[in-house]
Amino acid sequence: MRTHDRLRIAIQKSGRLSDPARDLLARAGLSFRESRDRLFCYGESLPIDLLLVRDDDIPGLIAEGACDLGVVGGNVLEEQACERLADGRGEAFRPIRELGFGRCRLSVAVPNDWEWTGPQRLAGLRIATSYPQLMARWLREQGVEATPVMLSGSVEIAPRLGKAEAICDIVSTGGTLMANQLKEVAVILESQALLVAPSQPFGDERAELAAMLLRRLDAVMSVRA
Ligand code: PRT
Ligand code: ZN
Repeated sequence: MRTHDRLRIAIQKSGRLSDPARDLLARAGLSFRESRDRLFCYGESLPIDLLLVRDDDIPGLIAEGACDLGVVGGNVLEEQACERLADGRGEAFRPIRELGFGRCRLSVAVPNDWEWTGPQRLAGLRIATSYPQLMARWLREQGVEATPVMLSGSVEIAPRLGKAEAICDIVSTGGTLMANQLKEVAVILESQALLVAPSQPFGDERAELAAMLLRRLDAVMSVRA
């Protein structure tokens, strides 16, 4: 059983959000002693520890109570929130701060040589994605029926491999789409890194620790803005 007089924050172990998340926490005055396996970092300056995990695991860890706060992209958070809704599981986590890094968008892209006449152009076609929930929600809103093709990586090569006609994937600079002769035709979601908390408030010392952390983060981010 965990003691609840320390706060545990989950961040991405290695990837696009790791360094900016660690940098932000350091600027807020947090320092850590790394453990040998590098999954857990003990907070030295404050009773706030880090758990280093895959970004996709962060919302679930918060939902289970295995960690108290997390830093994760809005794309991952929204996809998992929609999945919980679709499964009839309750709301378990919520974003409490936009952190201003990791900006990207979830977009639909089609081959360069297509004439884009609007979302109806996708009717009856296969669309490759790693975000089936967000894509299905957007297609429903557009009144378009299409077939999702779930891929966990390398989505942008699906049209060339004949696995799908279009894709729905994360775009940042647009360089990857261009390299694969694809063009962005619709933005489904604008995303950035978010600080995430459980839907239910902490009923113990963690509430004070989280409030202090937020005050510090707000101060750091207002200087940066
Ligand atoms: O191992 P783990 O599961 O933790 O990492 P991961 O590989 O799932 O995640 P990672 O590190 O690639 O991304 C973490 C988060 O960064 C994402 O969930 C987004 O919130 C955010 N982010 C910001 C991005 C990008 N920019 C981005 N450009 N995530 C992915 N990309 C990829 C995209 O999938 C595509 O393949 O980069 C390519 C497109 O980039 P451009 O610049 O060519 O358009
Ligand atoms: Zn991931």
